[in-house]
This record gives sequence, C-alpha cells and structure tokens, in this order.
Amino acid sequence: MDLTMESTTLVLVKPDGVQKGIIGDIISRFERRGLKIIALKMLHLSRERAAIHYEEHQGKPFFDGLVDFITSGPIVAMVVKGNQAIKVVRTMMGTTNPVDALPGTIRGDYALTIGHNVIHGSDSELSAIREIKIYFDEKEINRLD
Ligand code: RTP
Ligand code: MG
Repeated sequence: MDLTMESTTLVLVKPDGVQKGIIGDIISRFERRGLKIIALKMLHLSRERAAIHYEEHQGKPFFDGLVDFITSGPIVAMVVKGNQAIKVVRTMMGTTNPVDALPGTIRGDYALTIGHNVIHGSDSELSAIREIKIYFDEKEINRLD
C-alpha cells in the first residue's frame, strides 16, 4: 500500500515563540525535514479572529486565557505542505502540554507550560482546510511546485 499523501497544514508561531526569537528555527526544522513553506505572514490577531480560530474551545475554562495569550503580540502564520504534513508537523511539535513533550520536539525544546506552548499546528484535514482560510486568501498561497 502506498502511504504517500500530500497534505497542507496551518502552523502558527505563537506570541511566545516570536518573542523568544525562534521563528527561524521553526521554519528551518520544517525545511530540513523536507516540508515546503507555501505561504507565510506576520500578523496580530484580533480577539474576534482568535475566537473563530479556537471556536472548538469556546466555553471551556481556559478559553479566555487562550484568547488573551494568542492576541498578546504578533504571530507568524504559515501554510506547510508535504507528505502527511498534518501528522508530521504535529509529531515535530510535541504534546500540547510541554511538560510531557519529548526533547527534540519544538515544545520539548522551547516550552514549559501548557498556556505558553510556542506553536500551533492543525489537528486534522478538516481543521487544516478551515484554519488556512482564516489566515490566507487563495491567491496568497503558492500552489506551484
Ligand atoms: P493548538 O490548537 O494551540 O495547536 O494546541 P493543541 O491542538 O495541541 O491543543 P488544543 O487541545 O487544541 O488546545 C488549544 C490550546 O489551548 C491551551 N490549553 N490549555 N489549561 C488547559 O487545560 C488547556 N488545554 C488546552 C493550550 O495552549 C493549547 O495549545
Ligand atoms: Mg488544537
């Protein structure tokens, strides 16, 4: 069976990642792995857009803190493409709670608390399609190889 499957995923370097100066390292890790960056921008999220991004978490106890955090400073958004990119990026990120993240993963190397975990990556094909549209117009994405 051929398990090769091109996919695209949304990655955010969260405000703490931008503040720590690890934008370049994160991009570099993806490029070294063979993934392609096909769209890239820096922006500052509004609370409204943050609530849309994290709509699955509305009503949870950590929601307001999550919106406070993700809107607290500039972020970097990118679309990453490659073989099984959604899964590969999630593995490279490490677990949501950095306390459990293995050394060598992005969260395992750069984060220590669940509220400040430096990176976001879409968790499924459906999430990726929905999330990419929150940050990018179709014309901003380089679909050429
Ligand atoms: P993200 O969406 O940010 O990439 O993170 P994730 O998929 O690994 O985790 P998710 O369950 O989607 O949670 C989104 C963000 O909410 C914060 N969180 N806090 N205090 C808590 O129990 C708690 N649970 C989640 C984290 O910052 C997580 O990245
Ligand atoms: Mg998530």
